[in-house]
Amino acid sequence: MLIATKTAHFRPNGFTIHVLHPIATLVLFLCGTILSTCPYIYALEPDNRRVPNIVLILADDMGFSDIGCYGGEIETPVLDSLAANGLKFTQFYNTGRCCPTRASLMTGLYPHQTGLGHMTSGKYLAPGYVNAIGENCVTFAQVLKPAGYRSYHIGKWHVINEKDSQDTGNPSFQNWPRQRGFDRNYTMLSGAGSFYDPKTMARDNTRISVAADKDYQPEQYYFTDAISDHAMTYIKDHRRQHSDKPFFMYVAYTAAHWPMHALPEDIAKYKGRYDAGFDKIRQARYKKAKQVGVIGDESPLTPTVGDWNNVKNREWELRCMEVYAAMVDRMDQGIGKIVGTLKGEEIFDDTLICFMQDNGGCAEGRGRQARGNLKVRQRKPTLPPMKDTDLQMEMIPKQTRDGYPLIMGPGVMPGPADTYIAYGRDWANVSNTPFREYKHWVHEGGVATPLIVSYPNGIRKSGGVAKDVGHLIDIMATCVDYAGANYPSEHAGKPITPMQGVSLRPILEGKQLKRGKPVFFAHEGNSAIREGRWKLVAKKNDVQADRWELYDMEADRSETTNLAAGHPERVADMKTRWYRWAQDAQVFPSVFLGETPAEEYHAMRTQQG
Ligand SMILES: [Ca+2]
Repeated sequence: MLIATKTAHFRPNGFTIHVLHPIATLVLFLCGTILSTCPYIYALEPDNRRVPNIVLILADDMGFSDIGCYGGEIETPVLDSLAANGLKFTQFYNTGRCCPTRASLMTGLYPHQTGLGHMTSGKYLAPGYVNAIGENCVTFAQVLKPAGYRSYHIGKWHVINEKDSQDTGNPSFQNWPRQRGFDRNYTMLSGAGSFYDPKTMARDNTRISVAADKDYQPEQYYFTDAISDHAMTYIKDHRRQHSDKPFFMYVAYTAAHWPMHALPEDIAKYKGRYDAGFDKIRQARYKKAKQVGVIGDESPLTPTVGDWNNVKNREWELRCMEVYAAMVDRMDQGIGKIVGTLKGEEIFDDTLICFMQDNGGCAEGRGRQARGNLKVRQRKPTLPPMKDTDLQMEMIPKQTRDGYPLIMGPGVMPGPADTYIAYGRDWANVSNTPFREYKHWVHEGGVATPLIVSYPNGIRKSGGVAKDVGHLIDIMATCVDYAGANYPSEHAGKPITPMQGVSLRPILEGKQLKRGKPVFFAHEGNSAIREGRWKLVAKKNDVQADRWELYDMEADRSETTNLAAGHPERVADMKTRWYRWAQDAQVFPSVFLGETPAEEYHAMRTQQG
């Protein structure tokens, strides 16, 4: 069994073993003979003979019901098909924000345990807030390498200090993808930028300007396409050069984070699709989300935030959402290219694909205020053009490469490269249907994400809906499980914090998941604990004022009726657990919640031991 198991770790299904020692061949033959006469052993460990390739796809700033198979009207046939032939999770969680989610996903830890408890800049000087992933955590690529995997990163990174992502002088490269175990990467080091000229781009350890990138010169550069194209190339190259090894690929799209940038042909598809306004679209989504089985009567539709009757510039608002939908649509087309490549290489059935989103729909108002008096594109460039070789280091460029000034504010129709606009709070509320709140908060609108899992040779019953509570931390545990890898207790001489999640493999195999502990949330002081059917949650100010909200998620997942007053003991118990976790997980000392956990927590902890 040992030899069979070990062989398996280097032999995904369909790959051939090129050289075998004669004795190993004999042992394998004998094992095979024994196993073939003993179906019980096969039944016990059916996957010992193969490990999957793993493709994680992360989308940016999207709500629970944006994609088609979660209730949205946005056309996402590829994701819908992955779900129809795989599994979709209805109660999966992220952390509510870009970089903490990425730090958590990539390491299997809670964000503060990695050092990236908030963002990639700031002067907090506490262990949970060092603005980058630290030395006491390891990434997927570092964990899977000893198990025989090659690893690739494509897209947004956002787990390094902003100074290191911006500084072209002499920055530290220690948290760039290559130094974090990835064999190849095409990466935007920081958090956001133009889709036509993204900032802080790097290929492997070299900074690049996409305009002067000899390795990739499409007719029209668009970041979403560049990500999809690089994923295809890496898969094909891997198959040509390393077909004896499995691979891990982390594809981090920036769709549909602001700015609302999309290609004209994709925007055209959505012209008129949102004319009914916020409330009608939310109602339609709510109905469809129920039909497709991702919510039920336990999730009432929360009140619509935006009032369509009071919208002054409807044409502009509609255009914002049309472009947003086009961005998601284009990402789905790109995922289609990746899936098509896996199928073309005949490895799709042995590839574990997970799709998820990093936080809920984003209510930030970026670019929704005018910058100067310009509202329309100028007839000709008014600024000196940039050189192709100039590195783009601006999140919000002042101009396009060919010299058009950037325009923002109400009435500026988003989509092209010289615009920079977010779709705003009221569409974010539509994205997060049926839930309330947004990115930044840890109510369901901020932290609930679709999780679609595809693995034709690993999912027992396809097309199902998994209602188990899950969190980003489980993805590492799942990958370690399937890869037969060991999560290290030490790396490069530093102790490594144990991974926090549980493998989701039992769910894929039609068995019961035993989690055994709650999942926790903390972002900018907004705090929550989900334990079975109960969720205790509070915004920052309410944590400080000790006004926590309690919800029964089996009766009220939309968090409409606060039951805290009727359950004082449950509230106290869950709060104690949250404070204990927060203390252990480096949430404290916190610039948001103070130097030490609240006094009452200390009192309760002393009482309870
Ligand atoms: Ca995000």
